[in-house]
Amino acid sequence: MKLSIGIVGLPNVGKSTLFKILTKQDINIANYPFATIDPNVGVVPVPDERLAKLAEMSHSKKILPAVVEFYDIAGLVKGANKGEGLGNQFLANIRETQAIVVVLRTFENSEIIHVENSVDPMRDLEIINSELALKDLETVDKRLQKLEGEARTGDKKAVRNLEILKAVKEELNKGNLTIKFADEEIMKELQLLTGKKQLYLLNGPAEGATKQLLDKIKSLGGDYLASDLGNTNVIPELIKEAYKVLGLISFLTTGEDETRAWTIQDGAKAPQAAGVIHTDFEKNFIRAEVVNWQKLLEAGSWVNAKQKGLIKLEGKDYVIQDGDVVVVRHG
Ligand SMILES: Nc1nc2c(ncn2[C@@H]2O[C@H](COP(=O)(O)OP(=O)(O)O)[C@@H](O)[C@H]2O)c(=O)[nH]1
Ligand SMILES: [Mg+2]
Repeated sequence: MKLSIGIVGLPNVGKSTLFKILTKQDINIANYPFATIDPNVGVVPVPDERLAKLAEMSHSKKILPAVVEFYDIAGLVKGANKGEGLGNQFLANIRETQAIVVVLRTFENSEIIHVENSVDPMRDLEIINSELALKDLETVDKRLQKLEGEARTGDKKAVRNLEILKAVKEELNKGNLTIKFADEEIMKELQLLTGKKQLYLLNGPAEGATKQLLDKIKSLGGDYLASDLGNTNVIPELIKEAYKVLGLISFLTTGEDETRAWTIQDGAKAPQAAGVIHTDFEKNFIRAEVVNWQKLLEAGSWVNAKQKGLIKLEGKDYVIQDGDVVVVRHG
């Protein structure tokens, strides 16, 4: 699964600074053939302390962490939905990502101008979300027009979609996000900007993260991190948070060739997980041998773990757990 996260915010809030910190880590991109090659896209390894331990046990030649692609998206300004600034390109770029990190500036510095002339993260948050909502309203309205015609013919699916989109429009008009509709088929198709999970990065000193601001973020269903990009190493926490916000977990594979982490949606079953390793594995899935990484380490080797009965044979209904070490049996 390719996981991509867009970095979003007004100009001069620290987006590129964050991007540079994230992409400073060394990673051999050749190991990730799906990765996008673009200077504004950074492939960032997911920190995982389990990998080195398993690699030592297996005498692996290499370690391949799971990766997340971060997009450094050009600054959004008021009016982006009408094409202001790099408006249209901006909005097209976020559409392709699965989640967004919203960078809000809380640091003061008279030498670094703020497009709105003052530091006010609450106002900035409102600008960003209203630009996203306005663009989405356009998308939703276009679709509603079509659906109204289809629903008049009595088409059941159209009737249901019409109902959903009317509810979505109501939320947008209230200035709310539309994340709660994420499971609806029509939403997957429309890929609304307000339907993406949000992680807020409050960039600046801790005092900038006021209770009012944090309450607002929580009310939107977002998560947040307060961090001074000038001072702290924000990467591990940011990626872990992003994982959590997106409902992702990793499972592991280990052997002499490599020890590797793979990303799946929490709740994914064994065949889906197998499909992340190789698409054919999902179709031809027979069963999976599974053991928790810590139990495997304690046993000292796969063979020992097997002798101790720690390795379970799981079928197609098994829900993969974070930290499972997996061997897929396929036809
Ligand atoms: N004091 C301070 N300056 C920062 C911080 N983060 C970024 N900057 C500076 O703010 C300016 C704009 O940052 P940049 O990352 O290019 O902003 P972008 O337009 O959002 O990509 C640069 O001069 C950064 O060095 C921070 O946390 N504190
Ligand atoms: Mg920038």
